[in-house]
Amino acid sequence: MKSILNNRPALKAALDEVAEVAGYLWQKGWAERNGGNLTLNITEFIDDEIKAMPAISGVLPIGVTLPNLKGCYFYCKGTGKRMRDLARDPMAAGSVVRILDDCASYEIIADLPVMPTSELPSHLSLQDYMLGCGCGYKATLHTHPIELVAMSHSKEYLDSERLTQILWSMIPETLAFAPLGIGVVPYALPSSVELADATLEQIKRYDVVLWEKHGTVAVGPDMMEAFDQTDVLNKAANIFMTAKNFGFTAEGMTPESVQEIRTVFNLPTHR
Ligand code: 2HA
Ligand code: ZN
Repeated sequence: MKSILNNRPALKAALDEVAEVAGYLWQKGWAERNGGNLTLNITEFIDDEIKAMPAISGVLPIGVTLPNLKGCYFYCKGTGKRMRDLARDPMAAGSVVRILDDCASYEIIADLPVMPTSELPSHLSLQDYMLGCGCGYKATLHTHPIELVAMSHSKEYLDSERLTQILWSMIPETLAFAPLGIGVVPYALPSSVELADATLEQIKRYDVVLWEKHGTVAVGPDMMEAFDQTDVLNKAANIFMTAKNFGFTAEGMTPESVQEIRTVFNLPTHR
């Protein structure tokens, strides 16, 4: 079949990695039915032939104006599509979109007119921020990690600083690989501008954002890193939960031990 991935090994490799992550999300039970969504900035792989490709959709509004995205290209999971299907065939469960010059609309160019994720305004707002800050990040990932979502059902853990300290203290690697911690966004309607705005504010400070009673959003230089950050934090939540299941509350590493890790490994405190 004719595909934008044909004879473009670098683009194919980037989407193979997205597909690999989608498989992990399904295996972990974090992606029931069409749950979760993702985008990847693929502008670096765009050649003249792709630039000349005609739209296969009408002009569609993003819902927000994002000045840094002018002329950028993104792979987006399709709305209503399953991660487990994306794992087998990313171009059947998602599509490539081109952001138009008004920075407020886009068109689909390949392979099929699959409509992008319902959380597109949120994902593209993050992409706009990541381009603007020059951090080189290309991937956004929203998923439903079970233990973190469970913790977000208790007021006790709905405080970013408190939740971060608990998770960091579960196992040394959590701080090492998620040194900015996890930010909490109070419940808001999925796909809403309110949720998108709150997520953007939190991702400026934290590695991963937890949407109350819903899921997480992570960003990264590539999709595997966005997945790893979510996985590391959810692993800590799983250890906390496992201790509860044993009938006790995990003691946690002491604040001094946590601080020692930050000092010895010279971990960043901001992006
Ligand atoms: O894509 O997870 O939040 C389905 C969702 C929306
Ligand atoms: Zn969701």
